[in-house]
Amino acid sequence: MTLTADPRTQRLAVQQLGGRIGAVVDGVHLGPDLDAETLAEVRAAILRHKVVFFRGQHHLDDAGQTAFASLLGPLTTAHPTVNTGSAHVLSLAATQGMAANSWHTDVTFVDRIPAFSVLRGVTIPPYGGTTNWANTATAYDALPDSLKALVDGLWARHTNEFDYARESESYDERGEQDALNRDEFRSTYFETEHPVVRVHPETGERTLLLGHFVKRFVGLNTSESSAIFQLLQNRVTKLENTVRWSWQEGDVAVWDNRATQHYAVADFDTHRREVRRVTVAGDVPVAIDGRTSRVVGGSSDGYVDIDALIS
Ligand SMILES: O=C(O)CCC(=O)C(=O)O
Ligand SMILES: [Fe+2]
Repeated sequence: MTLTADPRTQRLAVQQLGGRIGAVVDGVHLGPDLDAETLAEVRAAILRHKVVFFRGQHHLDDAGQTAFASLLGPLTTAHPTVNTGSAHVLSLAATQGMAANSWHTDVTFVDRIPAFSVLRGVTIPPYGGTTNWANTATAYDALPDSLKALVDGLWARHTNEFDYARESESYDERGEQDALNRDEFRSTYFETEHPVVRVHPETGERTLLLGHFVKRFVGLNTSESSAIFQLLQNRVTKLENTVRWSWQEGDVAVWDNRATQHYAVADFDTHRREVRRVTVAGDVPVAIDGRTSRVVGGSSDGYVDIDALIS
């Protein structure tokens, strides 16, 4: 357990939750007016622990959440294809089933994958509806040399045409009340070729860039791709490599989307659950050999303001 406190700032305390991922950050009142020192500590905690949780942020509304997120960097629009009625906020509301109950990294079908996601618990069911995160840097690190050799030069195609039924127990499990409308989600086709091993732009760590938007690996057929995908995903999602969060209203989770995957568990029956997400723009992934991801279809120009990223 790591405990750090800084009396000069908001007395921020970071309590580590597991050996490889996750921490609770206490003593911070999230909002637009975080002092620079606290903000730097929050950012460092996210980079180190990959996902951090803030409890009791009941004062936050959409505007406050958006303002806090923008302290971490320029924001994306709410989603590349889904019209949320809001510039930056994506509401994920469900009374049964969720598009997020399979392991993924957010929005990997574009080239400029979000750097951070900030998620606020708005309506939390009386049971179930936890979210799990996995550390993709430790997953890479723990690979034996033989598997590192396999993935170091491997590339994958990611698309928003992913098979929603793939991970379901049955297709019917997907009710009409999916958090996101499937047709709208796929309304513009996006496909991007990413390195499977990405060098993290801030920490220099090597991370595995996979998740449910992967269609196949470059140069491999679909059955070979599926076998290798399963092998690697099993490494990423090994329980020792994950943390599970039981939400309360007012909780905020912030994760480094360049070093994690996550999975929201659809086990809350017909209760209502709503979380709201704001994402911070990220840059184009870079492989070990310095090559960058390549767009195959779709443009993320409207999703990420490149000028804002550069300036
Ligand atoms: O519903 C959740 O807990 C997470 C949903 C999700 O995948 C996301 O916000 O990116
Ligand atoms: Fe997600």
